[in-house]
Amino acid sequence: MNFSSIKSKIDENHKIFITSHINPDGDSMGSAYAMFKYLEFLGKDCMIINHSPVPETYNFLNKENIFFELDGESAAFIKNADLGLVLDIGDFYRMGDLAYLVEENEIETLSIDHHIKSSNDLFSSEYIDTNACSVGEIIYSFLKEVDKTAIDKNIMLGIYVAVLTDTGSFRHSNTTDLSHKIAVEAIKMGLDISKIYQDIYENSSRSRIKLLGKVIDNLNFDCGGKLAWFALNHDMIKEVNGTKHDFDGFTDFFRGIKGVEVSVMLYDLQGKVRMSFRSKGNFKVNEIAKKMGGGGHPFAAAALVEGEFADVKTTVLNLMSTYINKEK
Ligand SMILES: [Mn+2]
Repeated sequence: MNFSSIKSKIDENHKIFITSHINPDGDSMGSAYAMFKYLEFLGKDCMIINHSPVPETYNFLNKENIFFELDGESAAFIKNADLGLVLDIGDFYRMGDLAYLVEENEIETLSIDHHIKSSNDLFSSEYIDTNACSVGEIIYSFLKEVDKTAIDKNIMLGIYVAVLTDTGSFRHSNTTDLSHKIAVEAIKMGLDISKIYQDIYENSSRSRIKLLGKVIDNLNFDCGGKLAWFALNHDMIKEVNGTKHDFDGFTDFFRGIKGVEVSVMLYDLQGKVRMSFRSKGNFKVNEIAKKMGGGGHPFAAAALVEGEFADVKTTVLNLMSTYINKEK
């Protein structure tokens, strides 16, 4: 697919749903918001439907209640849809329960993404740009090419939120000159970027900070300080009255320690272990994530592994240490 074939696909269809991955992040939320506003501008019958609810942080994008979870009404919409636009998803089943509904009813899907393709490549068609910092950036380039004048303040808000969050506030190595051009245009259009930042990043719950304290108390270092890792479990979250979103960003945070090249989170899900990896840029952590059955970007990757926590922990930390010690 190229931008003009995406445009034709949208023009040819009327009833369109937009979705993104389980536990949506800023790119999922922002790019879905921008795409919804564009489809609305085109006069399409459209709905954003996600497996997961809107994270509290992103409620400011849902003032008009345009984000829906899967229920009777939204499921009926999907069953009758002409097309589904699937954003920020490298693996078909990351749509969660929507995946089965789409599969069963053979709904046409178009994936727009910046992840490296997984083996579950079940989308009808796709546009993938792994050089884009975010799907929001792809949507920006798409609109600039096919429908420049449609970009209004709302669409720009969605795009800016996607770019801001997926680049870690323009800090990560995926930040491009285009990411900054988008920021320039957002400011020129009059978006209150300081307010957007506060909404997203200066709204930490107390439980999150308490949990961070616990994790800091139990932070581990290996490989001469190059590897920082921490373990989390349900009890720790319960003790601070927190939610599973309270530790979003912790792995990024610990990568910021002097001397640390790679940070790893291991979350004990009783029989499964969720892990996330962050690298400063000298180690490709997606190599290790792949070995654990996951994937991601070279410097930001994740995996979900079945097994007892102690065993999985030993395996992944050994793999990571061997990799780090071998490279340097
Ligand atoms: Mn993304």
